[in-house]
Amino acid sequence: MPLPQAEVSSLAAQLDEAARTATAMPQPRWSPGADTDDAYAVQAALTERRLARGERLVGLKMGLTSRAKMVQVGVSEVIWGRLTDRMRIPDGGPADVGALIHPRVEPEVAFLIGRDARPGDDFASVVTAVAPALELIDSRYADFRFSLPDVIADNTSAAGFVIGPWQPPPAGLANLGVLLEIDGRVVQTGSTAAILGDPRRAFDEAVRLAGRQGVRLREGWLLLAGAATAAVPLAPGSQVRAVVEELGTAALWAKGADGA
Ligand code: OOG
Ligand code: MG
Repeated sequence: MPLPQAEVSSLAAQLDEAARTATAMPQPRWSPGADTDDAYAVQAALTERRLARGERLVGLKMGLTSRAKMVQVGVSEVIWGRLTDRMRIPDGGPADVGALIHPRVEPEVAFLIGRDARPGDDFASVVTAVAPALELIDSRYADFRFSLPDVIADNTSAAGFVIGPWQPPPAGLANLGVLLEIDGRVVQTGSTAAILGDPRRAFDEAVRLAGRQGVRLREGWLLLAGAATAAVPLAPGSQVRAVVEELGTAALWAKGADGA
């Protein structure tokens, strides 16, 4: 039996409030039998609240598509979340980390969706461009601790993203080197191979998993493939760069509450 609507709305409201006030909340006590469909219903309700405030849906993100990420957070299932225009940070631009609880940053690869995707569509027929990217994540739960339904409900910790320069999908995407730099120091290294063996599979998983919840990738949307490396805590004042071999870089700087 699905979770009662009142419970879905109340959890969405709590998560929304936690994000808006940058105040961590305890992990929810789910009713017995609650499953990932219920958690996606909470995520949808949480997104509806953002859209009601004038935000626009601009794409989806995949999460936990690499072992490094699964191990870091102790959840080993691929998940997906929603991206809105308000989460976008211009390449090289400031990220307001003073408005976040315990921000982390991770290197990503972004896909541009060239046309509405249907079930079974393949990467090459739908994705028209690829870009290096960064994702800012910020679990709304205390200590960044969560279960699978918790993190799905919390829109997979999505907090912000940067998209670097777009380019046509290169012939080989399956084994490109990935670096994360903070203040010029390399803090994570990996390969796009870590993303489900080939980041194009993240597209297949988006079509399949979001499709299960009745959500289809739309023309003009973005899709983040999921980080190839673990995420790193982001302190105010830091300069961050993701470097993806052949694709280039995406950058941000972390602006603190005092603007420093
Ligand atoms: C969940 C979000 C995971 C990724 O790229 O794997 C994610 C989290 O780590 O809090 O965005
Ligand atoms: Mg991510």
